[in-house]
Amino acid sequence: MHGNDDSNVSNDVNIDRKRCGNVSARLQPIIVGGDVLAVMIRGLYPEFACEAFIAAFEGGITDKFRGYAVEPQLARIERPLYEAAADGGLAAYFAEAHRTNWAIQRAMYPIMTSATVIWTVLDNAWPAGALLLRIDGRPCPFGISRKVDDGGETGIHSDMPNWDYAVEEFLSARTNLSFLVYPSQFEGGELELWPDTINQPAIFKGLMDKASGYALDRKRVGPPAVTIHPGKGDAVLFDARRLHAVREVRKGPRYSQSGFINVRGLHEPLSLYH
Ligand SMILES: O=C(O)CCC(=O)C(=O)O
Ligand SMILES: [Fe+2]
Repeated sequence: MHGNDDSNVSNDVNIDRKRCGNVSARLQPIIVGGDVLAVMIRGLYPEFACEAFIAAFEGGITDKFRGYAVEPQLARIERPLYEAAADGGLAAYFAEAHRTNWAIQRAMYPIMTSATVIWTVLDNAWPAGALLLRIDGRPCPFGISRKVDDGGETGIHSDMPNWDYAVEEFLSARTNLSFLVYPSQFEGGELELWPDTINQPAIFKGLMDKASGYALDRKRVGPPAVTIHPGKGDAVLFDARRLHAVREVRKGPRYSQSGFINVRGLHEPLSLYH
């Protein structure tokens, strides 16, 4: 992987415009496609913030924990847009999801959640700025919080919002980036990336591991091009339309906060959602 280590990015919580501009320049190759598969910003989220996030996640808001429909051992707070779109839960999604993010943020004050840090970095960095994705005037929540215990994994998949929710915002988008921040040190749980995008749902279905319900059959895909083992506080951004997976967590918990970035073009604002 090119540019997988940014030693210029320190643990300083102050946002430095020069460093953010660097993030913008580094994101562009991922967006236009090619052999750069990810941008990694080491230590973006400082140690004390990682601890505060985990304490907030574990304290008092755990009634909102639920497993993913397709991966029950993967616990998360709130649910992604594609899941709500699939089961008629969009009204609740728009009405409720922000509340949970604020509950985590309130529990962490005055420390920012990592989603807020990324949002700020992107707004500072990107020429046209970054703002929450709005669908019919309704702002999406940004920053889903997850925890994977030992033995948990995520199969090979891609995140194709245009397949899950056919609104103009997704149908006309240039790409869909994923952002992740990892607030804990864990063993196993590597993020695997492939350069391939499968643009046809029928072809994707044909390569699926029938037992899984969402993931591709590893034997039919071949080895990943890049395997990333994120450290505590590292941020990773990649094109989520390309195939990716998470290896089994050997020693967790593997916490993460993640979201998506709808990219309309290099000169358009970035739209954040989860
Ligand atoms: O947890 C990770 O490292 C990646 C999870 C994932 O597939 C995603 O955020 O799209
Ligand atoms: Fe994904």
